[in-house]
Amino acid sequence: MKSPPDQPTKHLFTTGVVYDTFMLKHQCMCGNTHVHPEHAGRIQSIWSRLQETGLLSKCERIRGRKATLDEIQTVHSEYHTLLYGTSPLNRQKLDSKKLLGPISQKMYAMLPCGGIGVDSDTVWNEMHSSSAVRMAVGCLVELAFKVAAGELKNGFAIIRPPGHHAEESTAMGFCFFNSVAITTKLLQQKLNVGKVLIVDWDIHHGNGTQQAFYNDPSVLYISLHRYDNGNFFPGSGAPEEVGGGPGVGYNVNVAWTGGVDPPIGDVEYLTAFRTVVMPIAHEFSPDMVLVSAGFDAVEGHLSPLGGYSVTARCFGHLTRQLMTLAGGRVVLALEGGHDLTAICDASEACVSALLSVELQPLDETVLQQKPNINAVATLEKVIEIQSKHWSCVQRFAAGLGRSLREAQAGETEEAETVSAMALLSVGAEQAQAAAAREHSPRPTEEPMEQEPAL
Ligand code: X5A
Ligand code: ZN
Repeated sequence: MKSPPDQPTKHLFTTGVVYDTFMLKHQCMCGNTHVHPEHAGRIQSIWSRLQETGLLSKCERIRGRKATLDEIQTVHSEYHTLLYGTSPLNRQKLDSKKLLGPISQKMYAMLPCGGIGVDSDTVWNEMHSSSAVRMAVGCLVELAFKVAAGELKNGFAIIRPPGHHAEESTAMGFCFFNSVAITTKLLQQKLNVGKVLIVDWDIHHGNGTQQAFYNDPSVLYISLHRYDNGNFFPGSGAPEEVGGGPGVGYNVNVAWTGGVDPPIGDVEYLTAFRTVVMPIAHEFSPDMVLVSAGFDAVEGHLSPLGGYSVTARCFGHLTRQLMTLAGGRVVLALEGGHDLTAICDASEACVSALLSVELQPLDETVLQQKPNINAVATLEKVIEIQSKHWSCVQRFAAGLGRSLREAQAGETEEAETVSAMALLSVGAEQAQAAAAREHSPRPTEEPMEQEPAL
């Protein structure tokens, strides 16, 4: 029998991936991609990698769209939204209708390369950039809404330009519209999602995202970034920045300080997740998790756009940890990272994790290594500051210097103690129950419910 032509698209309950070629057209008018590391080849390469590895065929491809100007204004000012969300072609009608100033007279800089932009990172193409920046936002909104609505298990958004540096009225650091922040606002406003956790593991602090939710206790922002006492771009993200007003405690900055000697890598990121990120995230108990998934902390990125040596596979393991939150409703959105091998490897690892494909195990040397001295100092400081707001982190202060193997052994010991004590009390309960049975008939037992495997 023929299926009706207007049958709704069936959604497989799997990992969603979103990508659109509109985002490729955001390119400097100088045409030289070598001087601009945030180029179209980044997302083209990731898309190809997911195809070549067969991972894409296990996912569901989601159709993107351009975000509306109203959607963008959940985070950005009207002026900023019109400045970057319109092209000369569709601007005239808006200008006259809204009686704005002459927004076509933008305060762009002429760049040494011959193009225009806010700065030589944050380039602008008058004809094509507005479509691209709106598509990046709309792609993430579409994907995240399907995950929040339960149509998809989780998702990965292959989008550019990135967004986490974009503030209410400021474009900077390759970013114009803050896709993750806008998506968060829309999830709350349109789908009544309550609590959102944003984890930002791009090597740069997400100043725009922090700003958007600084006073908001319904959005927990946790960023891990190279800070070096404010000497690394964008300079914000101090551990003392914990949120304001009702949002105090809902901003967590794991602000690595101490440079790159010794280097920051897998051990340090895994230790931060063990002692700060995951305990706080579980206590917060989000309804949805969005990840500002920049991959510029992956080995292969040199200062000033990197300097760390986290492995691509480590990001797969971090993703798998986040999937234990919010009923698994986790959506990753690409932010920074320009080394094509690194960002493709990391994307592959993260999508594999989202699909629950078996991951490449972490090296035993990583599991046996202790975090470096600067990282321990960073985490000590974070715990000291955040323990006022999250009591769960206090218990990790003493064992920060442990390797993951040592920590695991310690936890097993703890768990054994707990279960031994539980057994003792079960013994007491059983004795009581046996005594009670002498006087009343045995009730029928309910079948025990099975916890879903991670
Ligand atoms: C998204 C991202 C980096 C900006 C570096 C500015 N931006 N020098 O990684
Ligand atoms: Zn970055």
